[in-house]
Parts: sequence; structure tokens; C-alpha cells
Amino acid sequence: MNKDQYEFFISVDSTCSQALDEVIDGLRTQISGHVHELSRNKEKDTVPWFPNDIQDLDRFANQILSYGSELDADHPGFTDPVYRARRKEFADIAYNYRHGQTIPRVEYTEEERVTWGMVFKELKSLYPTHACREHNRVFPLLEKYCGYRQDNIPQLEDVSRFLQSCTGFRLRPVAGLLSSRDFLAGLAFRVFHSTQYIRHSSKPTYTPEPDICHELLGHVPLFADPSFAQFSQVYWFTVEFGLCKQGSEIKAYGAGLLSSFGELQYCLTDKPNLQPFDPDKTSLQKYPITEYQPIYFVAESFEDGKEKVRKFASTIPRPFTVRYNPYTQSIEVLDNT
Ligand code: NLE
Ligand code: FE
Repeated sequence: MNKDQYEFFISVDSTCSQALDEVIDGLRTQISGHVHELSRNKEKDTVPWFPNDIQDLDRFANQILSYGSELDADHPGFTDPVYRARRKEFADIAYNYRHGQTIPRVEYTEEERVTWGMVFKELKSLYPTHACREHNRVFPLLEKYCGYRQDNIPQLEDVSRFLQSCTGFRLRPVAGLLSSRDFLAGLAFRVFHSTQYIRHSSKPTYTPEPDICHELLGHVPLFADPSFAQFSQVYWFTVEFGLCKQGSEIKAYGAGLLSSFGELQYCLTDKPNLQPFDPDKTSLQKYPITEYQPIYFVAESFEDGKEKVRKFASTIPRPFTVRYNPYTQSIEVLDNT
């Protein structure tokens, strides 16, 4: 898709299909350009579109969620015009990116490097005591091979290449929050959508949004771990905010914890409520997105957590089975009916 094209998603009751025809015909007569109907699910309960091929992820680029009013009010960057303009530069990189291209390198400003430096320094001092061993194992490799340093913000392209050699995961720049559905669909192809901008300099301890600190310090080390890389569902309370038993202690493996030096300290105090990880309950648990979590779920181990997630996933009804073909990087749909 390029700048002159728009995609509209229209949700209507199936009885109004005729009305939709009228709208589309109306568009055809009123605008000079081309109007093309991409797809329409005529039957009720049909499965909505999902990407079959890794190239299909290009279609997500423009489907960024706008921030809810809660985040709006809470976000220090929303009222800073310089920060907004900078965010637009990053958004443009993501909008124009296509699968297979090299991720453009970014020259970060002095202010951005200072923010990164502060976050990096604080977190690095907490990791030995607060982060799980898998995170601590990969971190020195990122320092050695990917330019993880207090005075340098690593480039997504270098990190993506490193991840591909560890677990086949790759990064793809994204302008902001995708829907959960799109984001998780990316993971099916081992593509991790990563932001490239950095949090606002006024609040380095915690930001409700993902940013480059969150992606590079929180997510990347664990996506380099082969066992963890298989984790992708019950996402919020595992990949983002998971705690895990290790020996007689509890450690953090969720990226939202590993990238916030405020919450990483808080999560291992006696303030939050800790519950055993149980997908049936965990998947129903409500959570706030702009403050520290009141509840965390503790997995017995990565293997145990994954096994529970697998069992849970197998109870979700679906009229077909899918199989990922790594040779063609596409999804094969096997019809059950
Ligand atoms: N709260 C995290 C941080 O400050 O790094 C970001 C969480 C994004 C889901
Ligand atoms: Fe995240």
C-alpha cells in the first residue's frame, strides 16, 4: 500500500449487505480513483482474515490503534510538540517498511541517548538480582554483538540479525500499538513488531507504551532463548508481566517488568498480589495498562507454563487446523469439516 491508497474496514450486520453494495457503488461514482473490494465475509461466523504468508504482514502497517483517553491524559509526550514531531518520523519509517527490507538505521538525538543511558544503567544494576537466568544469560551477548551500551541505542537491524541466528525471530518496525490479533499473528511467523522511538525524557522509570527500551531490554533477550521463543499466548501475564519460580526464588521474565526499573523493583516486593499461573483464570483477569500491575501470575517454570498454555489453546474451538511451513514461511490451513 502506498500513500495514495486507503483501506477501510467496515463491520455491518449481514442483513445489511445490500446497503454495503450501495455504499461501495456510491464511492465508485463519487471518487475518481479505483475502488477495489478486498474481501467480504458473506456468511455469519466465518473466520476473519489472517495472514497466510510472512509478506501478508505488510498489510498490518497502517492498522495502528489510537490511544485510549486514559493513555492520552497520562502520557507526558502527548503535550510536547517536539516529541510528537519526532514520533511522526519514526511512524513514517514503519509505514513505509516492507517485508525483506533492511530496517533503516536511526540517528538518535543527544536527549534520546541520555534517556536510554539512564534506563540502561538502572536496569543493568537490577538484572542480576531481579531478572530470570535466561535474560541474564543473553544480555552479555547483546553487549558483545549488538552494541548494547549505556552510551549507544542499538539499531533494530543489528538486533534482528542476531535474533535470526539464535531462534529465527526477526524484528519489524511498527508505528505504535497493533491490535492483539495482528500482533500475535506476527509472532506466528516469528516476527516481532518493534517500536523504534524512545519514551519521553520526563518519565524514564515507567511508560505505559512500548518503546525501544521496552523492546530491546525487555523482549529481545528472551526472544533469543529457544525455549522461551515458543511462548506467545496468554500474552499479557507471561511475555509482558510474567514472574517465574527459579530455585527457591521468584524472578521476572515479563518484558514490561524487564524494561521498567520502577516496576521491576515493585513486582518483587510484598505489595502486589501473586497468584499461580493458570491460563483458565489468567486469561480472564482484567488489568490496568497505565500503572504497575496489582496482580502477577507466577509460573512454576517456562516448560510448565508453556505446557499449561498448550493445553488451554487446545480447548479453543476452531473449524480448522493450521500448520506453519518454515520453508515457505507460510501457514497451511487444514480444513477439519
Ligand atoms: N511499563 C513498561 C516500561 O516502562 O518499560 C512498558 C510496558 C509496555 C507494555
Ligand atoms: Fe511488550
